[in-house]
Amino acid sequence: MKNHPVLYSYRRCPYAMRARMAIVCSGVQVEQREIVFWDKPEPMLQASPKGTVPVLVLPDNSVIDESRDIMFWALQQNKQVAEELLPASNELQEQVNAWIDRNDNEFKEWLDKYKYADRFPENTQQYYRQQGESFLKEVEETLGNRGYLVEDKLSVADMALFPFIRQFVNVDKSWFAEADCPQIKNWLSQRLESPVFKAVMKNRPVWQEGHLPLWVDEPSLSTKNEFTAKSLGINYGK
Ligand SMILES: N[C@@H](CCC(=O)N[C@@H](CS)C(=O)NCC(=O)O)C(=O)O
Repeated sequence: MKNHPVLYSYRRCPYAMRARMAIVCSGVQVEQREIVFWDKPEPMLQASPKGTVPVLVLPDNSVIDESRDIMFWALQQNKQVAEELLPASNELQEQVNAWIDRNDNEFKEWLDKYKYADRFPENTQQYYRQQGESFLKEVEETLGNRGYLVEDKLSVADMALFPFIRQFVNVDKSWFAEADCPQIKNWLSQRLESPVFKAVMKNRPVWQEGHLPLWVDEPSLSTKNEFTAKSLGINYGK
């Protein structure tokens, strides 16, 4: 049994990004194990046979394998961070959940079809983009009213959604450059420039049995070589 939590993660997965960001905000020391989809580690599959990331295994071996639940778990570990980022009332909690539900169940489908349009030839890529755009329109209006999704300050909802909107935008950056959504542009660039996002997007080696722990937050490491060296217990020029 480990005495720290372990997160199985994949760098470019937006669900895993939101989980990692919440963990960084919480300040809790969690080991991050980078995986690849074509060779998922046995301990991850034993903990969560559904085989999706992120998966968090707690020291008592209980498992949290939904990104939203990992975010809430992480933020609740730190009272001050919970007060800042978690909804303060049931009504706000419902709003947060509604945004995450619509993102994960509705927008994500159009994002995947837009991104991989050649796999869904029954409609054009432009059609899929337009479906996603109607969700973006609502995000744009909401941000126009209060700057953030749920309150007039950053909350777990913004953190949960922006990795998906980032992916949507990255499918065709020239389209986004012309798109009439100044609020989203501003909100997204703030999130992308935030230290917490930068902290969770560093390149790491794929985890292997026997590696020394690499934490989700490793402020003193930046390159993949540095992460590899730490995982192997080698001093790498620092
Ligand atoms: N509802 C899950 C969805 C997680 C999910 O679908 N993750 C994708 C990666 S972005 C995955 O692990 N897919 C497994 C695979 O492709 O084998 C959550 O919120 O954690």
